[in-house]
Amino acid sequence: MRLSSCAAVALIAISVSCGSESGTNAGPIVANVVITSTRTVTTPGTPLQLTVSAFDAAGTLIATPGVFAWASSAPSVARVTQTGLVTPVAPGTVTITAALRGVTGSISVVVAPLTQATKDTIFTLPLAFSPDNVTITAGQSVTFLFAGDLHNVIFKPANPSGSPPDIQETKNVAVTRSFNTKGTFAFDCLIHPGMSGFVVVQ
Ligand SMILES: [Cu+2]
Repeated sequence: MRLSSCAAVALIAISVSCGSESGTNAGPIVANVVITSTRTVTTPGTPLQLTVSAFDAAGTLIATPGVFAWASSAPSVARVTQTGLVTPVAPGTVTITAALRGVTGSISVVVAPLTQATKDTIFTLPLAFSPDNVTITAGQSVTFLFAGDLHNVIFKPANPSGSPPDIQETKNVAVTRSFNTKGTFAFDCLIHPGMSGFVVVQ
């Protein structure tokens, strides 16, 4: 008698939790889940807010999609909250996913190292280096943080000798270059005309 009433309570608890879960996630049929971000490269200590959208089979945005389940492929590299806030932990690459009614979207996030040798960081925006110039001391290095668009960093032939190696077309990585010779080293992204910058080495 005591056992069976216990079982009945357990059954009710399960059906209530099932009911509330399907209530939260009921909604239009999802065909595609897309995660976007203004940046996909970050460093430990700098959180990243991701945005997620769901689309139906016709490609129409679903206005009230329901609750997404977020996950990180490598919590030792970066964790993600159930609101899509990424907390970088250690250098590496991680895949962040958001799932809704059996459909999963993903985005790759690079956690770049914070190194004392790096004096400054140049970010690649869709069409610009930011900042487009930095001043360092000979022997220091600059990290180029490549986001989700393809760019390259090609040092101008007219530069004084001592330019570091070019960085060929890449994305979603951090590449560090050391500058050991004094001078002004100008560079271009040859993919995007007008996307240029320079490093002054004192
Ligand atoms: Cu570019």
